[in-house]
Amino acid sequence: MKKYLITGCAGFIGSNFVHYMLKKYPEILLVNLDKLTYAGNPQNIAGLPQSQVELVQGDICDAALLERIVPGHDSIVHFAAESHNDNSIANPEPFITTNVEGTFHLLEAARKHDVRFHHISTDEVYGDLALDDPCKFTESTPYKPSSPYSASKAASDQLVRAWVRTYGLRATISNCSNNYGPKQHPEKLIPKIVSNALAGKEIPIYGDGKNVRDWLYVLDHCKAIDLIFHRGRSGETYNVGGHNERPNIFIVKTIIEQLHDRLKDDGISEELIKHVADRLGHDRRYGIDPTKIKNDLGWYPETPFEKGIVLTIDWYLDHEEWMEHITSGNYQKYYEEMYKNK
Ligand code: NAD
Ligand code: TDX
Repeated sequence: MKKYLITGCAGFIGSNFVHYMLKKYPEILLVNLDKLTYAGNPQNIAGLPQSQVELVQGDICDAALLERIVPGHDSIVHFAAESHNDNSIANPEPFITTNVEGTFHLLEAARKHDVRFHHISTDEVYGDLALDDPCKFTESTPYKPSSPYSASKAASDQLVRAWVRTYGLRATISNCSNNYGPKQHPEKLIPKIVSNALAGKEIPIYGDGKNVRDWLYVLDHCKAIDLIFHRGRSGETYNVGGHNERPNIFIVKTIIEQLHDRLKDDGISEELIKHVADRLGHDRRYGIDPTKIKNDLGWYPETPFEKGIVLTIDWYLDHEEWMEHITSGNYQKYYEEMYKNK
């Protein structure tokens, strides 16, 4: 039976990936490693079969812990990161520690024990595009990160490449665009819009709201990762994107309209939108060219935005308790208790 170490399994994409893998490969064994920072929520991975899944609460910067748990794995799939740009602007240090040093420690453990490594990265390493730029990001676009978050991810990508070239580590990298879907922390745009609209709170839009992101439904990202680490060529990078570039203001208006139509609540209207000061160094536009992963591995984004956004809104409406715990401020205590009971 194949045994995988999944880092960052209690976060948004990691937890969706764990559920996806257990469904697709019923025989698989997973060791889920997560520090359970404010962004890691054990509710996201509750109820998994204990015969197949082991949960380890720990830090990827803890080399001694990695030395204990890495041997015997076939692969490491590395999601763990500090992931929010606004936090990186306010306090960059944890981003350097987790994203750069943590990746270094994992690479060292993978090298020592000859474990296949897949590194989850972001399109933000390429910097940004102008709104009217005819080009998109390809795998050969030079790195030009803007924020402390994207710089830390760029640094971690370069470490992976160096470990491949110098030590012959078997590793791949995927650089993906903005994900959306169930279980995303409401610090991020889409769940924040839903959460604030439901609470009748203002929805802050940075600057003019014309910044563009290339939105991909999270399960399509999980499928891409599965393909890359099973069939991708070692040493290669694959760009993953949704062919779905949308201005932020379009996203906000779409969600408000959907919630208003569904809940028949006149309090949910565009009057909630509030343009606020722009994010420092705010990237104008991201756009991915996913031709390589399509040609080499046959991947394409299967979920049209119109379907994905309905699935996403439905999930948040069905999981108000989840949202309540995340936004209440004392969820840390709640999930520490929940973790203890496992
Ligand atoms: P997230 O913030 O929801 O989850 C991150 C997880 O990592 C949390 O469970 C957290 O507890 C854990 N973690 C943080 N520091 C840790 C440490 N030192 N040791 C162990 N665990 C730690 O993030 P996400 O949105 O699910 O992103 C996952 C990965 O995908 C990240 O590497 C991110 O850079 C990348 N990515 C995200 C997106 C997106 O749109 N969310 C897009 C492209 C790439
Ligand atoms: O309150 C907000 N108002 C607003 O206008 C928030 C939280 C965001 N925004 C804007 C900023 C961005 O232009 O919405 C856009 C999306 O913002 P985020 O959800 O914070 O995502 P972004 O900064 O684009 O980064 C995301 O995609 C790439 C993830 O957080 C990263 O982890 C991933 O690498």
